[in-house]
Amino acid sequence: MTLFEELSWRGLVNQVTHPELAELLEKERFTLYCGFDPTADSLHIGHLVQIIGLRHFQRAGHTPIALMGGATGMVGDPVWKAEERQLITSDVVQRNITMMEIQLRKFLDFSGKNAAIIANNADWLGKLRLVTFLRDIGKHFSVNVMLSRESVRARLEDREHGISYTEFSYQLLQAYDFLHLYDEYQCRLQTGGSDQWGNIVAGMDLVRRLRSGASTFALTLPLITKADGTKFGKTESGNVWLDREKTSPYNFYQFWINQADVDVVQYLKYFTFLPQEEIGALAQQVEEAPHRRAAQKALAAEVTRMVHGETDLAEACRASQAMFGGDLSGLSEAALEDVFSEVPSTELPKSDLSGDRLLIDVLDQCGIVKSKGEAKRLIKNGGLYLNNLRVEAEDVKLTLQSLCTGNIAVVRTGKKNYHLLKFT
Ligand code: 485
Repeated sequence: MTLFEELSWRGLVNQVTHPELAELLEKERFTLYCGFDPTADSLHIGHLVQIIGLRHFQRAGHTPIALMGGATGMVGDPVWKAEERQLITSDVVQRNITMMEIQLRKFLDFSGKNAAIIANNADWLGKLRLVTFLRDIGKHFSVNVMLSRESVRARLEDREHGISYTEFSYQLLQAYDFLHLYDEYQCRLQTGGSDQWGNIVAGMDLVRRLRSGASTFALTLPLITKADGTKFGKTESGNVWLDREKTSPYNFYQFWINQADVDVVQYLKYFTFLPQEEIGALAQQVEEAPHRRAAQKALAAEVTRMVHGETDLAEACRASQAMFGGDLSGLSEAALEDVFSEVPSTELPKSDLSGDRLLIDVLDQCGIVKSKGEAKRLIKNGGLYLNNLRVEAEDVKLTLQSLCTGNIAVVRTGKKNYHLLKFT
């Protein structure tokens, strides 16, 4: 398969300016870029599909540039945004860039003849002089055309909120970036989500006008959606981030494991590099044995490994088994807290672990059982577990050995009723 065939098969091609790009990509080596504005201190899985796009190009021999919007992030892209953005300070922008850069470095290869490049548009946009810019660049933009763009239409019609001159100028900055990267790196292709089409085309226009008709290209990738129309990439607690401090590897893994059968095959195409045959086989499993969730497991494993690495993947897998009665030993306290975050808990004094309190007394005291009699019956029927290990005798006492990890003991009654005892 050619690069373009592969991207098309994966559903990664939303729109392209020139159909002949498919062929050119086989004949010539391209330098391409995708821009990321530092609006948060981490990338999220919405960005991931774009990064994966860059990686596909790099694997095919092309040179990707990941552009950090050190300057554009100070202004704010208005496209498809209902309201004016809150400005962020340059300190915050700097910090966000540092975090995003660390993440990006994991996905691209920075060695070899088509080593990836990281650039920051503050390095050139920050040097522009206002009057020169208005004369040399601004002259090539038609306000009439800018006003007719669907992507800012809502803001123009909304008299109450409107759009500031600041955000309205954004497109010129992104266009100038394309010109700069064309001059500096012979960059001829810009990629981005479908929301970026207008900004990218504006850049192509500027290059053509100022560089004697030179051709550049645009390729947009789809914005990810779910089959049921609800937003992709959000959980109850918000975005799914690539930063482990914001979305733990366990929660990240869970996000992918929980994808619906109708979506999972498409996501395997978008988010993994698994070959066509393997994804085909997984698609068949979704048809024939959906309860096994083989495709979801493969998706979660591939993406978690790519973002967090093998060790975190192993721990996330193990943690996922915990809810189903799996082995708890060796799970970190953080993972344990993640797995049982929705589970009720009771705080108890550490002194309860000194070896003279009966487990059944404590369970009774915490209301985990209705009475000591119930606790005894549970034990007799093999339905009481401490750290997922069956409690065999009524006279078991709480000691330090009762702890699972840190200062937590996990009590389970029946198949899935969990309760945490936290000793402080
Ligand atoms: O020269 C450029 C300067 C900045 C940008 C692009 C080129 C950033 C761009 N205007 C933007 O706002 N991108 C979004 C962001 O940074 O979060 C998202 C897009 C999405 C996809 C992703 O960035 O909304 O479609 O392109 C990488």
